[in-house]
Amino acid sequence: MQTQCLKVTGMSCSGCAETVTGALKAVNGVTEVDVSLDAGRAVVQYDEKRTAPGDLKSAIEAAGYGVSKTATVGPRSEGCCCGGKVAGGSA
Ligand SMILES: [Cu+2]
Repeated sequence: MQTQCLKVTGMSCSGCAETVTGALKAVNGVTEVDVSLDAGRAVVQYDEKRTAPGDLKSAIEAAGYGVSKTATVGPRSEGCCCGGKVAGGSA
């Protein structure tokens, strides 16, 4: 299981956050989605054997939003990720 944080652009209300959440949950292999409208952030837990990080980005873009940054979250880091310490670099 892998956790990925994505910086989502274009969300302006809770409806947007719901749309992004739904789009991410529809991706095969995604088990948990936590979208923060205020932070413009989506934290996604997924099965790396079934899902590529790029799939998450594509799903958000297909829903009409943008992704400005992605980061893999280390297993021990809590809460935020974007701008915080990043394990594995960004793509
Ligand atoms: Cu909206």
